[in-house]
Amino acid sequence: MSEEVIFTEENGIGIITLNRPDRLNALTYPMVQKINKYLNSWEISEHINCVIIEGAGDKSFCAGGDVIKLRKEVLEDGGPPTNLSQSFFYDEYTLNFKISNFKKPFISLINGYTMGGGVGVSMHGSHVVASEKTMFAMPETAIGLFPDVGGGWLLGQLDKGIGAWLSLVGARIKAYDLMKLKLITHYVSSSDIGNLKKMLISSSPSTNDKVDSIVNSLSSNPNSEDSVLITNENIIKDAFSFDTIEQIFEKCESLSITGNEFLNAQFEELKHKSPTSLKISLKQIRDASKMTLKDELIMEYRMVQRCLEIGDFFEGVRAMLVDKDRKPNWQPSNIKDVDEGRVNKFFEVLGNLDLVLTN
Ligand code: QUE
Repeated sequence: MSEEVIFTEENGIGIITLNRPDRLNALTYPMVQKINKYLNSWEISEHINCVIIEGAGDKSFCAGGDVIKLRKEVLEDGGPPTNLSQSFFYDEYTLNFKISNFKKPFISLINGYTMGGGVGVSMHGSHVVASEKTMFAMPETAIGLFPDVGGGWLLGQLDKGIGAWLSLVGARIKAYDLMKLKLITHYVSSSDIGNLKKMLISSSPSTNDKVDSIVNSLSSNPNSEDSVLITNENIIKDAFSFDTIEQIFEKCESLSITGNEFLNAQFEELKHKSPTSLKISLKQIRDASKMTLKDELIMEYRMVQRCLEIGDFFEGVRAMLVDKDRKPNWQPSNIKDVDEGRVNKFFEVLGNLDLVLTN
């Protein structure tokens, strides 16, 4: 069997290649553990100047965590919780934090789908290089989760309306909008990504400035035709800047009489998401705007454990990805039945099971 993730060292560069192209390079627990191990060793190695992460194949950088496999193994093991349900997210969020703090340049070549867990292993790096193939989304509310892997923190730093829209709808955006939102640092056309990798390997840069000058030599401007925000930024802000889901629903409802097709489509999407996920995700990103990434990840870990134990996660994965009936039986099924007491449970401390992040 071919390796799920390949580690190579070339001229002082550590290269991580996510290698499950038939699964859109979705992350498994062994992949997360191996990447953690290599990063720990590369960070202190005298032979490594910087790290590159990329995805195999021409479609996807990484579509997320392999939640199908995770659900199957946790259920077979009689949980949740199980050792896997606790350690998968523990080690994944530890990895996300490690990337944000990495002491050497960390260059993410996100030349394809970059969603969910894929965002967490790329966008916290020092250099995030997108192409015209890049498609970003945090789609977790569709499967009874919330934008995790520190993605909730990234979205929490954006304009309130744009952040809530990306987080709740799980909207997909491309390089032009990602650049405008400062979620990527560079744009390089996919036909030049191979050259970029070669140039990085031949010059083996050890500082962020040296990486910048190499990437800048190949960078260009993303195509504005792929922008959703140019046309729709104002209506998104109008509808999504609130702090409660009820207000967002009411605003979408009242604006729907204006016949804005884009907003109506966003509202239709929202109605299919887990009501619990919508409410916890909105609280999460509003709180995240005032938090450090570290504290936000600790909060996410509390949230994700509750999503497995009392939330809609396994039902969402079943309906959207396993059985694909796309008819999840959300509990509760209406936003008005998700009360504050239920929401607050997702934010309760876990005591000695809490995530601990160092430095
Ligand atoms: C929401 C998600 C994910 C998703 C679909 C959603 C997600 C994820 C995958 C996925 C994609 C391809 C695979 C796979 C999983 O889909 O996180 O195993 O082969 O990883 O609507 O959050």
